[in-house]
Amino acid sequence: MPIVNEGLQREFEWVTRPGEQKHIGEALDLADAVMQDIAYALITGQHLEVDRITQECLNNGYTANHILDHGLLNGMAIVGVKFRDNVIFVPEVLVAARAMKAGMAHIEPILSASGIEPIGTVIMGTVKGDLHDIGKNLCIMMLRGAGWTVHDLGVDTSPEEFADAVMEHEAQLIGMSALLTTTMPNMGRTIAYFEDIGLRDEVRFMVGGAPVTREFADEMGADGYGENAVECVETASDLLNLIKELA
Ligand code: B12
Repeated sequence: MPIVNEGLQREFEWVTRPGEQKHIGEALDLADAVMQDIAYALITGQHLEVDRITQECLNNGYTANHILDHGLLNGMAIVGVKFRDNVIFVPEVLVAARAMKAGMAHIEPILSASGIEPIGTVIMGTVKGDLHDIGKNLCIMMLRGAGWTVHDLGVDTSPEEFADAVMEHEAQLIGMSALLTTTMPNMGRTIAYFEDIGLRDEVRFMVGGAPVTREFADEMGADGYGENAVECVETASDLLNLIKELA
């Protein structure tokens, strides 16, 4: 449907690159009026509004996935463009991130509540020097929802912390996230650290984050790559199957 929220229409006008206009425009076409309200409230950092509308939508039968895809992530996409183009700065992004978290607080328990036996253990963390955690947290929600036990090391995670966690929790997988081109090499450094301490064969690595590509993942010697949270779950289960086949 066309954009009916006037505020969101004005926000969308900041998206001027043709590729992004098409991509975000197509995503917004799938957002009804109330999803547009969530996106607008998120962009403008109204966390109480995001909290209220998300709860209302869940009460009215919208699925958690629908609200995430068509409301929250549409808002975050426009925040990303405005930040990059210097229309907004770190404080505004932090306020939008707080609004994203207000929505995710309702969605997380639903995506995580599968009630099935854990299928495996993953250690997740954002690599050293990097403080971005929204995408990693989404991956964690989806993994938990798919039945994985996930230990979250948070942000700014050193290779030593990854190694300690693998030993403590006997995890089969590590998922590393990086959002900065300057911290991406810390993924490769973490894998190299595992080689140095003789732990590389004990665990499989999957990597992701907006600047990370499959080619970069291959180059650094990662075992798997995922472009989004759904692919993160698929990659985790592919890697677990591989581990079982080789056992
Ligand atoms: C929110 C945000 C912030 C917030 C972070 C809040 C938080 N708690 O995370 C704050 C304001 C703190 C911030 C700070 C900075 N940021 Co910032 N930030 C962003 C922004 C706008 C959105 C990121 C986001 O949350 N996206 C939404 C999530 C859902 O997407 P995602 O993270 O990509 O995750 C998905 C996939 O990548 C994948 N995935 C993610 N992790 C993993 C892991 C695995 C294993 C797998 C399989 C998949 C996977 O699945 C996720 C879900 O689908 C981006 C712009 C953008 N559009 O990416 C800039 C951006 C990443 N930031 C940028 C910069 C420059 C900075 C700062 C250096 C700014 C500054 N001058 O201080 C600092 C760095 C701080 C630090 N040391 O980390 C640049 C990076 C540029 C570059 N080339 O490196 C970006 C791209 C903005 C830009 N275009 O300039 N930022």
